[in-house]
Amino acid sequence: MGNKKKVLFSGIQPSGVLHIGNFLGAIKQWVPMQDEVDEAIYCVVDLHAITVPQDPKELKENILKTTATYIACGIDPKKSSIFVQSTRPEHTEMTWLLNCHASIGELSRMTQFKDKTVSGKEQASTIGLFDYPILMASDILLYQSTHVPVGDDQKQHVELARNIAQRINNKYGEIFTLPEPVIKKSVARVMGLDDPTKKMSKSAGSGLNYIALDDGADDIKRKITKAVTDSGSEVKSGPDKPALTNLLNIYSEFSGKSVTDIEVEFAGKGYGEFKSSLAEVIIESLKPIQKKYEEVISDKAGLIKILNTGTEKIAPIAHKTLRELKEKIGLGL
Ligand code: ATP
Ligand code: LTN
Repeated sequence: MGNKKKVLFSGIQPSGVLHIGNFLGAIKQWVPMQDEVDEAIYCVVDLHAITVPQDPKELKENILKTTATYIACGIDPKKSSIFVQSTRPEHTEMTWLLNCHASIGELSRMTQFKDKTVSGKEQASTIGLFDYPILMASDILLYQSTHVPVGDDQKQHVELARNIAQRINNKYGEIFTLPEPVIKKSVARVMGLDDPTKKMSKSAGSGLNYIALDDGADDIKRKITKAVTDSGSEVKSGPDKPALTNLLNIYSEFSGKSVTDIEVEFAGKGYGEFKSSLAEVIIESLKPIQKKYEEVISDKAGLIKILNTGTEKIAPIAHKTLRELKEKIGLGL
């Protein structure tokens, strides 16, 4: 990326409990990157959350809970800016400007919209859900972001943001920096524990699908014990072993050991022993995060102060980009 200023931007929806898929696929990558970029911005994307129905009281609570989770997982407010999307009006204003430079055809190709709408009921879903990727493009482009660390499911959205940025630059002159998704292959798609063919998801039907970041030891042991395995008894990864590959990747990420070393460690030992060790590794890794979370969430005033400081820091960047684009388009007086 040459000598260009490195700006990291990412976000998570405050729409309920976060799971180890969100952690391994996204938040865990964010932590070391704070020290590698010139500017790191983490957003709680509440406007994205309302593209599907939300309970107002729960949504408000979840905004602070998501903020506390960021900090508990290692986002340091001294190094990074954390803010709530809806507190900056530039995001919705930019969405309109980008809407007018994006086609219905390209948005119709976004797979998340297809996944989140019930087949045959597309007409009943909100325009917000359809427009979701444009709001995300606004988030990214307002801050001239270069690095966008996300799970695999969001890659298509980052590419759309890049295409729109390029289109606008071609039409009006250089305004936007082109963003790149940052995706760690082994955990780009942490799969469901009860169904290793689908991604781990908080909207999955069964609680056995995921391990939440706030799950206690007993729940973690129960879910790992019940996790689906492949036929055979060897602890080995491979294309014909989707369940074991997923569990080994999770083990590797939490323990810091390579998949090969873990395979050697459990050679000839069977699934039972592997699973109880995996449960222990997850329990021990989540303990410090859970402890820190309790500390942080109990200080609501402290959290609000962190969010206000974050907003103040990033607001001028968003304001400048938006003003420049409006000027180039020929809006206003
Ligand atoms: P869900 O499907 O669980 O409701 P989501 O992807 O719709 O989650 P977020 O909670 O906002 O929405 O996701 C936050 C981040 O976590 C994104 O970067 C997303 O790509 C990543 N992520 C979500 N699920 C997984 C997964 N199973 N594996 C890897 N990364 C994931
Ligand atoms: N759509 C993303 C959340 C998100 C995001 C962003 C991620 C909204 N705006 C900007 C990276 C950059 C999701 O994870 N579901």
